[in-house]
Amino acid sequence: MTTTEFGKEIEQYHRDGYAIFRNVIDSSLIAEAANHVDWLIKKHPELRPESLDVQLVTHDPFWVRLVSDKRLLDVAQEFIGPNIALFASHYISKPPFDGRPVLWHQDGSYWPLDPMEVVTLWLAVDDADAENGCMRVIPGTQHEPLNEMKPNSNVVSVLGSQIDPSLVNESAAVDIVLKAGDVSVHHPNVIHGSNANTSSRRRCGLTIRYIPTSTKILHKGASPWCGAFLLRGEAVPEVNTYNELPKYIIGEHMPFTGCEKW
Ligand SMILES: O=C(O)CCC(=O)C(=O)O
Repeated sequence: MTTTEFGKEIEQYHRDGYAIFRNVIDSSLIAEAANHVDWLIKKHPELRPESLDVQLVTHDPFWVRLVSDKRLLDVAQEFIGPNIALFASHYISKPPFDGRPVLWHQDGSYWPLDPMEVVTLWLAVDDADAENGCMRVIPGTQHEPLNEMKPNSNVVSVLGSQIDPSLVNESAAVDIVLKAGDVSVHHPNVIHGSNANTSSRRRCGLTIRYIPTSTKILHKGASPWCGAFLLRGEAVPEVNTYNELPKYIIGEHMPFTGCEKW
């Protein structure tokens, strides 16, 4: 691991299970990410904007360019070391007035990873606060074991499932208030979620799940976890297979700065 300019943030992550990194991505790349979300929503009218999900990444050069950004990988490296792969990525874009909540959960309970060494970076594409349904975390719960997530069809939500509510001390929750371009980082065991967006502002964040290349993605049957890319350093032989970087095709993909080199 690198020796760190991020000492305070790393300390917070180990204490609370999350940390906040300010001003990681500049406004012009954030504007491209915001256009990307609009472009994806137009291209996939069948999907809810909160569900621009893993399977779309594989053939999308801008998406891969964004998650490969050196500034994001430098943050990820602080947590998982220098050999980094993308496991999954997902825009959760909550539209104004009817953006769906994300019920309390632990990410690791959903993931076929061995070992569960993984870190999530949540890149704010829009400003996010309590009004428009920012992420909420219960500090310290990264020390809890992973629990089974149970379906909940009583509430319309992004995941459709949640942790047993008796394990959630909601009064201890903190709002992760971010400006566009900030990044929050969270642990796979930490209990977190977010409220519905009833405000007049969109709330979009990009979740990016990075693994060290020593973590194996266990595929079972027709796996939706097909979006792995080697992004930095070396692969460990026979652990995972990685996708080729997608080539930019005019008319098929969203144009972006530097797309001609893809
Ligand atoms: O974007 C949200 O509201 C929730 C994000 C989340 O649950 C995650 O990144 O694991």
